Amino acid sequence: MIKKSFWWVLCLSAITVSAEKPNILFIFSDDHATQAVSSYGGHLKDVAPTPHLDSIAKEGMLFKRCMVTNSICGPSRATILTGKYSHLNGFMTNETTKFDGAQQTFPKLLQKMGYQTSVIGKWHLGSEPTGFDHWEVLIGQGYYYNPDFRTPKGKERVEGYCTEVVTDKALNWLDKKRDKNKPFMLMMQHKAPHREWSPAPKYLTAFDDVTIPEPDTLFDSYEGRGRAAREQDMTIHQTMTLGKDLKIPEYDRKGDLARRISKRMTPTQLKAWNAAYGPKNAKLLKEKPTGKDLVRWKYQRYLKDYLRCIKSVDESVGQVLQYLKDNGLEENTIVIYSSDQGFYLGEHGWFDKRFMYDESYRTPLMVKWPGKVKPGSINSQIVSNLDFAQTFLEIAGADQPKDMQGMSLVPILKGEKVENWRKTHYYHYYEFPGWHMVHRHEGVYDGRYKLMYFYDIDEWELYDLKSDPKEMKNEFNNPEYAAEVKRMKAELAALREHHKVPENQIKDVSNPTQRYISNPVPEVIK
Ligand code: SGN
Ligand code: CA
Repeated sequence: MIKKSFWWVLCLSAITVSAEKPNILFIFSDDHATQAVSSYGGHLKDVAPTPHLDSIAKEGMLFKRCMVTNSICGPSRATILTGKYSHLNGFMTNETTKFDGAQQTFPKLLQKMGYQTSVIGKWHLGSEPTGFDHWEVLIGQGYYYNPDFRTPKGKERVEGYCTEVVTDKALNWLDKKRDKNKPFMLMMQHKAPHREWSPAPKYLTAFDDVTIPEPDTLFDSYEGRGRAAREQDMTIHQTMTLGKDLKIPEYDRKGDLARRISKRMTPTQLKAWNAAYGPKNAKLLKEKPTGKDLVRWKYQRYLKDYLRCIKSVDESVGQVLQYLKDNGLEENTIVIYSSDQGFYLGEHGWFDKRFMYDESYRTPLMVKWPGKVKPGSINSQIVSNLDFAQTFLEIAGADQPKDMQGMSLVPILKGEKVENWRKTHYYHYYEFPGWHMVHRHEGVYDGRYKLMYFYDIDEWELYDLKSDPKEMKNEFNNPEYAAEVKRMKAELAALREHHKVPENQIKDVSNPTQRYISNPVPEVIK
């Protein structure tokens, strides 16, 4: 008898917990720029294939200024998990070998609140996930075709296209594997649309008949800016390869395309791939464009493949939203969509990220929370991936640890007027020398002005985003901006102190290793 009533108490409390606490579905992609989300309204809004993503914004809130702490994969993920800047969570560059999984993270704190936690997809933090009841993560960067996963049981290769495989695994966990008596927090983390932008077989010919609009700065000459913008290694013109990146086997000089794609594919996948790219490649090899025409061709191929990848991400979002609807979970599940950082889609002639310039510093953030977030709301306050952990904790009713450095977005989501919201945001990128050769820098942004300091080459930049939203003119030495420079420098110093940033260790980089410089000479079609 005692046993029976005890059982009932247990059941009832489980039901109460799940009824009270909302589920959290965090959908994350890799390198998805806001320019490629239609509801952000950029120059690609008519071609960005994002109806399901846009539905999150339509039914929830779109954040126009979600700024990352450090625009690179592993560091962004570490910030999200810990609610701390890179210098405090220890994961400062992608080259950092292992995230210290023993430290405090929001999934661990959610577990204490009775949540079931799960991460499926890209992880990229070196160490094994901690704080998750369930995890199936891609190994390293992961592969687009027939990806390998690491799970607590070991390694597993799954046939299929990565975005679809991750979605299936997420749906399977939601439907069959989780404990339905507990609220859940699921992180569904896609590899797409990361470089080399390989599309799903069914979308290989999407956008074939479309001309993608070019950004105004595709042929940027970097005049009016400093060494950092000139010395990077991430232009479409020079760095982007015709072989691996743009999928022309005749130019696959290092065998990357074969290694990453064709050798991993099943015969059926390879047949679809060759049928799609073969004729398009043949046309290019015959026409032999050069100079600006070749850059324009590269841009089109790059953007089409990128958008094809987005098509699958969007479809994945549609599938999980439908699952929530069909299973009575829609009302009590908060859906968040974001990416580890933004990306250059030809702006300044670039791909990749890392810089504090707008396209890679800003990341998409859309949140749907039925009954709490007013549908169709748009927020322009400065928020950050630094805020995600505390937001999730407040949603779960947990305390926000004092050592986390962000602010919970819950009041903003509920439409409350928030006094004392941050007016400025601190940024710091550390990976140099390294991939794409972006000099280390830190900076401060206040919604209008952006001050950046490339400390290992001792160069400052100031942009006035009101008069110069595309960041083409460094005003640092313009006497008319002397007051702004002074104010922003003081703010940078204040933020460094507030966030406990150690003194920069300025290293001599006058002769950086050449090991990372990928392709100093542009390829020509022969
Ligand atoms: C790979 C890419 C780089 C990219 C980094 C980091 N090269 O090394 O272009 O900047 O990942 O990306 S590739 O030839 O392997 O595609 S991140 O999203 O993981 O930070
Ligand atoms: Ca990334």
